[in-house]
Amino acid sequence: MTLTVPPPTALATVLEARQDDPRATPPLQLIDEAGEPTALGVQVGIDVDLAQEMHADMVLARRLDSEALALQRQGELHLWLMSWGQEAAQVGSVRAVRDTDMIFPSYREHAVALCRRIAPADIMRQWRGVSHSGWDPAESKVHINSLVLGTQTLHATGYAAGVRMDGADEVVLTYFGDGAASQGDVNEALNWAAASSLPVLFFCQNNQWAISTPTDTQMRTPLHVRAAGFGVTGYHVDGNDAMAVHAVTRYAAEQVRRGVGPALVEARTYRLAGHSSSDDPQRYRTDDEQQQWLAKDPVVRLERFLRGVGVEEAHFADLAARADAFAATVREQCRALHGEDLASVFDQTYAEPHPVMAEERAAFVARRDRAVA
Ligand SMILES: Cc1ncc(C[n+]2csc(CCOP(=O)(O)OP(=O)(O)O)c2C)c(N)n1
Repeated sequence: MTLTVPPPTALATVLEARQDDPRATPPLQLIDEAGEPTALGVQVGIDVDLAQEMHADMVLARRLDSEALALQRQGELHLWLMSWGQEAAQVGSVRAVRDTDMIFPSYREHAVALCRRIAPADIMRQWRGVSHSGWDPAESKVHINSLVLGTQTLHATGYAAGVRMDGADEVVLTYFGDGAASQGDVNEALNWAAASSLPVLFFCQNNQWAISTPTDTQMRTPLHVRAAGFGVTGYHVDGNDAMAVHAVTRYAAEQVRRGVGPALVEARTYRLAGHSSSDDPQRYRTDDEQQQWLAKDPVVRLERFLRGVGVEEAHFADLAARADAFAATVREQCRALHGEDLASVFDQTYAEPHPVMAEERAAFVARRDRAVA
């Protein structure tokens, strides 16, 4: 089901015109806060089937967040970093690249992980403290979380240099926050990727806060404008509009894949929850601000759109039932997670078996078994 037939170049024309404007541009929107298609949305067309699929992903991601936070409060997880409010930015972007494109996340991209079919158990493992990280990056093509701000952008750029050497048709997508954008690593990565024209798509979720530091106290030039200074194409999108995020990211990814060099997408969004389960955002921001952003809730917006184009109640009832079943799975998988064999660290050090690792693993196991005996 397609609302209108998209003229092939409508979005490209708008995006290209924005590239010629060095000033800050308003974030691109296809669906407004009331769930109505914008003029551009009508012009480029909105794929209702895709909207429905992304809405379902976002509902499940939000449910993972609320269950995981509850599990943390019950002592089942040590820490949880919420993605509440950022579901559109994450789902819209990950669905805009190919499943074979490598992703280097920060630490809040649970919706991205779910879309790449990483099990809730594997997403929670690290936060339960039973493992260093939870999934096999070779399988999901999602690298492990980076808790040291911004390092993942350099890992992505190095990986992209490898992609180039292999002559592979891959885009490397890396996520980072507005706070991380102030780190040297991110600036080095942008410069290196641009100078070497590497296939990296930098995706910044500007959620307005770096813990208690607001974006406007740590930058004078918006990131999508700053990108040009590195020789990187910058895009600005409403990060709470899943369809706009998808369209802009897909366009940017296509350009990167064509070999024109790296791109940066700044998605304007908001972290509706605290920074983590240890944070109390009421200490540094106002209820008013929270209310203003609640009115832009990405999940509510997409539901309004879907209802507006005639998606029926039965669909939403089915989705609610699916989310309840998913929540039960999340709780069950979390409680079933126990400490892992620490020797597994030696299996993950190199891509292929390595004699030094084999030797160190054997020594570790022998020492551990002696201690246990
Ligand atoms: C190099 C480094 N410095 C400081 C920190 C502490 N720290 C953890 S999260 C955070 C804020 C990050 O904000 P942002 O990049 O906007 O991402 P968000 O958490 O909002 O998703 C800080 C300062 C860290 N993890 N790594």
